[in-house]
Amino acid sequence: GHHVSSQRIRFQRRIRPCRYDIDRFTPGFLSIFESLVPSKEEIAKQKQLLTTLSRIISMEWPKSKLYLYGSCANSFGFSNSDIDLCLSIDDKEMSKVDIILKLADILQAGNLKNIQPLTRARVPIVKLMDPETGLSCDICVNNLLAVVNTKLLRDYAQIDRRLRQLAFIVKHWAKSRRVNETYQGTLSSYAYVIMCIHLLQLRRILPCLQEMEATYFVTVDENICAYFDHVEKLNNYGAHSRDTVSRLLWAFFHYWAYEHDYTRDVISIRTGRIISKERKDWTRRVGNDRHLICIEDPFEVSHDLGRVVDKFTIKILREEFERAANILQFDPNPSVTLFEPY
Ligand code: 3AT
Ligand code: MG
Repeated sequence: GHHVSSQRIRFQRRIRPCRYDIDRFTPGFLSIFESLVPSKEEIAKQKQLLTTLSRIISMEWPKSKLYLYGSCANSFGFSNSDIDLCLSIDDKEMSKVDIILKLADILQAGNLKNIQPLTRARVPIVKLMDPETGLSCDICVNNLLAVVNTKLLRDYAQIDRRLRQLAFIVKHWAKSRRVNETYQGTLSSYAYVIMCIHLLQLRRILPCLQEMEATYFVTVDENICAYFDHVEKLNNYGAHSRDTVSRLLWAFFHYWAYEHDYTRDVISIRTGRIISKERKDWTRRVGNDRHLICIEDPFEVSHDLGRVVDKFTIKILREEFERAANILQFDPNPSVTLFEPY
């Protein structure tokens, strides 16, 4: 595991200018980005799997609908990542677990392989493998907020290509450094993408879609989800900024290493601003929510995406942010050193 030093990390905002030659590294970072993007064939296979499964499931549940969500649909997925599907079904008689068990039977009869219902997980799912495409996937039930937040991320990605470039590299860094493991107390991929969106909002490269006139509305379990989704009208929004992906990476790590105030601040892409922990009443530990790094979910606003982080992993995370910031500032070969395996 990571070494945790006993020295306390105290907040000291340190603002320093970015190294003058940062743009030398842009081609290197862009080629890493290109190497992680899934191919058209892979995307087509995912769509094919969605069609196959929808057909099988709708024979039993004609009013149900199957959605792709998570990285295979939010445009922040690497090639060969797992496929997340969500079955939306309105059946008052059956519990989620009953639905999962019945779904497993339906899929068995439909010739899918390696079917495993996991009914005791926090989010019950069925795992399966499709022999035709060779793809594996997880299906959950009625997790519609995830379907909606998937659309929000995908819509942001269409506004400015630099968001995808930045988030792919941040995710790749987080996976290489083993700080993308929620069950170990570090952050989810979803949280990292939100952190990237927030940085680009602060730099006026992305707008705040939830503060604009809503063109898309849904209500999911009491949460109102509304935002401007005609993003094709916004693809000049960030044109004033000539920031390259390397400069944005520098800014991302510099922000989380030296500028973010961990004792007071909450980042919020819902408002496009930094808001205070005080205002959210996130100033102390409540149950398992420690609020040591605060990232507001855009729709489930009482949900802190940093809740998984504890007093040990916050140190690891901050040390990794500092390491990355220092590499981007001083290292002769940052597009290699940044991803050295932990
Ligand atoms: P990987 O490429 O698999 O690492 P991913 O985009 O699939 O990344 P996750 O596995 O973290 O991301 O999560 C899958 C989706 O589940 C993404 C998001 O729509 C939803 N999700 C994940 N974590 C949360 C959360 N804490 N709150 C709400 N939705 C979440
Ligand atoms: Mg995933």
